[in-house]
Amino acid sequence: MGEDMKPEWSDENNPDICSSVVRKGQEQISQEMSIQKGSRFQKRATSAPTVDQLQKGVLNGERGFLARAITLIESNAEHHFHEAQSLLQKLLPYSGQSIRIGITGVPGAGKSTFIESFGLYLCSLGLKVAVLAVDPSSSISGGSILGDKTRMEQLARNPLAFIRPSPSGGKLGGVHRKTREAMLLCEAAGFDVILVETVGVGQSEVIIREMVDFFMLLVLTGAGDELQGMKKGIMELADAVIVHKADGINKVLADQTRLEYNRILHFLQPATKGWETKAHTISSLQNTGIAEMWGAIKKFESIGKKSGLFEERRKAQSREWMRSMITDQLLFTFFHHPDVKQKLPRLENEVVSGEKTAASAVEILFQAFMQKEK
Ligand SMILES: Nc1nc2c(ncn2[C@@H]2O[C@H](COP(=O)(O)OP(=O)(O)OP(=O)(O)O)[C@@H](O)[C@H]2O)c(=O)[nH]1
Ligand SMILES: [Mg+2]
Repeated sequence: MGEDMKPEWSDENNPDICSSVVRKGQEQISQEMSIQKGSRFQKRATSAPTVDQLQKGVLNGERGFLARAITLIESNAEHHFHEAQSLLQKLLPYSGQSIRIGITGVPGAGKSTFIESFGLYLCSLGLKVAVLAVDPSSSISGGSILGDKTRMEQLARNPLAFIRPSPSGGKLGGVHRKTREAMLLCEAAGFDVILVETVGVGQSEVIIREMVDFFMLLVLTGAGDELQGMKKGIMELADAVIVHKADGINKVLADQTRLEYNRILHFLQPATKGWETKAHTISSLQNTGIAEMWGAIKKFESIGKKSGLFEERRKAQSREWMRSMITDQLLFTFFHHPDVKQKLPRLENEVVSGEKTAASAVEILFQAFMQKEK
């Protein structure tokens, strides 16, 4: 029997005696792990790395290990959750050194193209850039942002860059926790700049705002109507508004739009104390405004670090992170409680048909939940 046909539980001394084989044609995960010698049952090279191996690999900045560590964090299996937390605990002291930048905008605003140009510019300065994507729809559809890697083709090939598409949600905390933790891993792996992309559809902007230092909103020209309709709330989250695709026949209009935004921003609450949110024009295709944007972000960082507000925000974010995990954990525990699971469908029907009020149904569920918890 060929080596590649052996299942991982096969007997080292008697490789042909086993009741099952691995199908051919399956993708082999990289063979970087060493095989434990001396054991009767040989572990195959495809086995998952240990927490210690991951820790070392991530701290060495090895991208293969970083990718595997993020996979561990994204896993929805309960035993992975504990391993992932133990890994994070070990890596936490090495995190926090990067600047975290969130990027949002409507579909097609050019976020991925901007990240490609901006990321390549940062790499050209010798900075290590990690790109994470948060797809608000993924927790529903289970999918992830498609095509991002193809939009970021050059960046994906750059040895200083690391691109990770969006995780999907799941029971032990959703996309929020996973992205935040992936960010910490990237920092431990020595990345200087973390770029987090999300499509601007409602909640996702607020989630990203809670995990980044600097938040950018990409908008398009000729968006007079959109400007009026745009929720004031989203503009108030932004540290910079980018009027994107400011090139060709769009350039003049882009400058007008920038002025319009600046007029509006003037009346809004700034997202960050001590920082005036301004509109900028950028063309990612022509690479104009990219270096200036990085200049503005560096200025933002230095002002914030001097005043202490930079650190203050990060502390508040850590607190918020913990709170959101408590919420996740509570929801999970509640909905997986056997009595709750059993009673919920019938009670829901009774509420829908008007036999019970929602409040009384909730009370019954909580009584069942608390009884067992005691
Ligand atoms: N003229 C011009 N077109 C651009 C620019 N940046 C992006 N585009 C075009 O805009 C389209 C959308 O770009 P993406 O980068 O995929 O936009 P996105 O915001 O990431 O889109 P989603 O991920 O679907 O939300 C593409 O056809 C790009 O070529 C720019 O600076 N100038
Ligand atoms: Mg995109």
